[in-house]
Amino acid sequence: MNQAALVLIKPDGLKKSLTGNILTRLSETKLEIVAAKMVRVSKELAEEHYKHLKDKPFFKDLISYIRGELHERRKVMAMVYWGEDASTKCRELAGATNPEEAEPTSIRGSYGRITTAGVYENVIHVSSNPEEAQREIKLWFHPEEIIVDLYPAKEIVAREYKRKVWA
Ligand code: IDP
Ligand code: MG
Repeated sequence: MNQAALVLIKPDGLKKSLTGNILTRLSETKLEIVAAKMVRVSKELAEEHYKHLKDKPFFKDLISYIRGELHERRKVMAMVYWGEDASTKCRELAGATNPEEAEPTSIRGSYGRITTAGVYENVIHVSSNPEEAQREIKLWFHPEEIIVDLYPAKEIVAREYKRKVWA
């Protein structure tokens, strides 16, 4: 069954110039990229994304990490992969959460590290299952930014709505 998965190239992945390598590795899945953008991650977005970990001792460092505060790179690359078993396939290539335990040839095994402060810098995020993917994709993307109709959406007429247009 076709599924979606949120993939983030985390700030350490960007700082280490791994974008090309990671995209090449993920292309082995034959999945389709249906959305992509660079995001400056707000504290609110980071905390909502990782809310299942909010009681962990590493939570504060994790929020700094995903916001790029540890890498002078205040951005992540966010993508939606779509196709058969998307989250399983992408997570297999990503490898285990702990980069020291990840398969050496996996993305995290190849490029991740644990800092002396104990942060798992594991270069990418991949949704763990289709339910998590739905929750996460709705946080990171608006419906119009995704080129397929993944989840039910509605049209609204927004008035008095401030946004930037080209000058
Ligand atoms: P996942 O990224 O493989 O889905 P989660 O348990 O959802 O793993 O954790 C989210 C992120 O939090 C991890 O990718 C990693 O950066 C960080 N993390 C998870 N567990 C630990 C830990 O025990 N120590 C330090 N950082 C951790
Ligand atoms: Mg997770």
